[in-house]
Amino acid sequence: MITDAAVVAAGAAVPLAAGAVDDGGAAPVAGRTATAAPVASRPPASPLPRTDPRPNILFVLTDDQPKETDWAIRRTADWLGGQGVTFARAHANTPLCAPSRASIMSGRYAHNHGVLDTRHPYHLDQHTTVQRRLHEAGYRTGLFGKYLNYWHTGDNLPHFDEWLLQEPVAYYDGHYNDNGTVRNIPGYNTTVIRDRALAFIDRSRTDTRPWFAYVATRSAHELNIPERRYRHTRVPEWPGRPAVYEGDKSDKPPFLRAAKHTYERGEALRTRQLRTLLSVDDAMRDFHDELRALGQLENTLVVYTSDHGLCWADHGWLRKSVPYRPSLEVPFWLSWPARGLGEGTVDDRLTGHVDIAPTFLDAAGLTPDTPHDGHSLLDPRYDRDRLLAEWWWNRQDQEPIHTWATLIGRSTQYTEYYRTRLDRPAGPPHAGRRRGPLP
Ligand SMILES: [Ca+2]
Repeated sequence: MITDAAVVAAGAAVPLAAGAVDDGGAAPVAGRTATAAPVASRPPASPLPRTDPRPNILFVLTDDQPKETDWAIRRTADWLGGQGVTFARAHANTPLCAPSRASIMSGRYAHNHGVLDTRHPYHLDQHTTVQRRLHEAGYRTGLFGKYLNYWHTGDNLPHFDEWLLQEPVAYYDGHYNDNGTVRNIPGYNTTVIRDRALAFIDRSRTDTRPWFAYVATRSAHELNIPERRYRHTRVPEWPGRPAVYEGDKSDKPPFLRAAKHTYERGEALRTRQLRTLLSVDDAMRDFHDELRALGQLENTLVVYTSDHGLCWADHGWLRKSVPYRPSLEVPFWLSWPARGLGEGTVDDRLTGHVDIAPTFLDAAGLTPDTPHDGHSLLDPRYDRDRLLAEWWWNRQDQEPIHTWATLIGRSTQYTEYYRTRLDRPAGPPHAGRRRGPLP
């Protein structure tokens, strides 16, 4: 962890001291019971022998899950932290849903892939996605859950063999594109997509192709409606981080000086998030058990992360979209025992979501055929000394949030704010463009 980062900021940003959360798991978890086996019609036959040595890839992406949430995903942390690598300095490159997800799929910064806000999912060139490359290379590909904000529900997903796409994303009784048929499916989002992902994985009993499963939950995005049995689960108390109690914000930009959210609001948001994440942990347990039953735990690359973090009233801010650590940092685990990445180690390299697609292609033995801004995490020789993150003030925000770019270093962070907005016709050269380098 970065514990003493100094922030050198042209536009005023300060380091956010890490607050310790006493999440030792001592608090009781009411109603945490095992669920019924989700794959009821599983054939009894043993899996066919695999001749393709390439690993399966299970990618689990939560929504708006910041760090300091391990209490809710204890079994996930035990599995992937104990039998994998904890990336302690993992970041979103743009702390906003759609740009971050486009960076994950393309391995590119937002100023290169062109999805700068949540309203333009079709700016992403589908040819640049990791699913396109894996699919063409013979992987069986599936997506279950959230794709990109404002993707038309009736539009099928390119480069996936099957999908259960939900848009807009709701917790209960959602509206889905189910392999080309738009329909409502009753039940809790995390459970519905878990079951479909399990069925997809289970088909590897008879289909010997390696598979790529992209599982994207609604949790832990607001409104954070927990599964019914977790509605009243007690969560550990939270003391709040120092930034929550910041009294003098005269060094902050105007939009942050105007932010007035209190500890109580932050603590309540945290409680809601932890409760919905309990269902994600249940799903992860089932993924683990399914992989074990299939004999695929060893040669499946599992990555778990969130599209970005979230502020819990840090500096009075109750959202993402700012260049502060709770907004930028994400939980990130990678496990691949067959590659020797199953030892419970910690990797302190500065990493970003632009590294995910290069990592998946590297694992599959594929050379990228479109440009990447990130690098494979499987290559221990690669180590950056700074990482770019960026964000654009867009039409969703009527009140100004400054556009910004930040360089995250090992112990320092440099942030610049710009008074530009995406949809304004005039502005600095980079404002509103789909492509092009930052100034
Ligand atoms: Ca998000």
